[in-house]
Amino acid sequence: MNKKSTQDYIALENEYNAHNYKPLDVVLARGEGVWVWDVEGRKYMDCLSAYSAVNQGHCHPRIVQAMVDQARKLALTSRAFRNDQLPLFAKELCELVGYEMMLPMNSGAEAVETALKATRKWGYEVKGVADGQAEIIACTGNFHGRTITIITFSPEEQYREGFGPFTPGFKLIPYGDAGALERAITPNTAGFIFEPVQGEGGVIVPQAGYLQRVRQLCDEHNVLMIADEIQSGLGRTGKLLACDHENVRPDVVTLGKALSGGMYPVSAVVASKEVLGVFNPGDHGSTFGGNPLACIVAREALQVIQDEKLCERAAEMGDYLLSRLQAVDSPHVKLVRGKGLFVGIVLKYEAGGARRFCEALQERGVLAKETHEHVIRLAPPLVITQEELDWAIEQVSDVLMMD
Ligand code: IF1
Repeated sequence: MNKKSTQDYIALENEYNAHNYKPLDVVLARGEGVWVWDVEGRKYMDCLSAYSAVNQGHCHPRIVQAMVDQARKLALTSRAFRNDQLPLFAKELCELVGYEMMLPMNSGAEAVETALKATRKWGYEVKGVADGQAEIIACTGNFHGRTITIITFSPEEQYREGFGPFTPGFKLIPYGDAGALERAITPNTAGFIFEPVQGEGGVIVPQAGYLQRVRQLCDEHNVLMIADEIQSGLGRTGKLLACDHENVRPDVVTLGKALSGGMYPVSAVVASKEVLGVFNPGDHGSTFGGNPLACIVAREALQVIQDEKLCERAAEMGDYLLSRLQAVDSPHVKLVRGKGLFVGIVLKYEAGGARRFCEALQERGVLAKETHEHVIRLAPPLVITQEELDWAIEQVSDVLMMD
């Protein structure tokens, strides 16, 4: 027997894998619901949920079953041929979120790219913007993915440095500032892309009324309102879409992550026929997008969200988590904010960064990840019980009391 240890795996990864991450030194081997186990057999509560991809919990038995059954039947046809799952996935997703059409891709970044392409083409063909002039507006603090076009409008210098030249046609304005949007719109503006709650930005919830004001401005100026709900969508904030909190219906919505319950990379863009109708055969696509395995996994993942009332659970457990954390009297905490089970503990500058708190949490069996250096992000799977949440709150409170 030469069973590998945590250190063996870390050494192998450091040797052979590009160093594009600096993960916590925990090597996970198994997951079930809100719990994961490392290669030494230690158990942790996952309070990151793979950035909200495992809203349904790790290895949800229904999603696993659907995936295994389909894997035995048919996994991939490419879109050169049709398959018997895509039509059902398309109908169920559109009906659930209330849009006319969808376009399936794999990663979140691909869904965002798809939304940007649709928006530009809509700008030329429907709005009548002069060829090559379409503009898209994005926000400071955004995170929409890692492709060269998407990092063009990343506010994070590190994400851009060394990767230019970039894609023209994008503008950045302050997040949460409807006045700035109004001033930035020109006759060439085709779309405005934003996150209804910013994840990477540090779990930033815009002021009440912001989304409604954005909706009005986009209507007035014939600009597509593009909500990136890849992280905020599918129950995380306590509603199916975070935009539902303000009863706002964007023109275009990107979905990913929890669309598969973390089982497989599945993303999609949903919109009207006017918008997605701009794509003609050959305009856009992907080898794996809409494959039968992805589609059945996504169908089951969506069904689980509905059957287990995960939006309602996230709202209820999220309110509880937020109020319990806000009651913690820690010298390190500046404020606690969030919506649903998407919570950020903002530390004071003097606290010395969130990383050391995440490492202390790891020792106590809670896995969380810092964002923006000073924010501890808590986003457990939405299937979490109150008892489990109480245990996590106890660990977090203790850690916030250390020197
Ligand atoms: C990484 C952040 C979270 C996203 C929104 C699109 C994408 C993401 C709103 C792209 C992806 C991830 C990717 C992950 C870290 C993570 C993240 F801190 F970087 F910002 F969640 F908060 N739109 N978010 O949040 O989706 O192509 O990755 O499937 O390691 O880069 P993807």
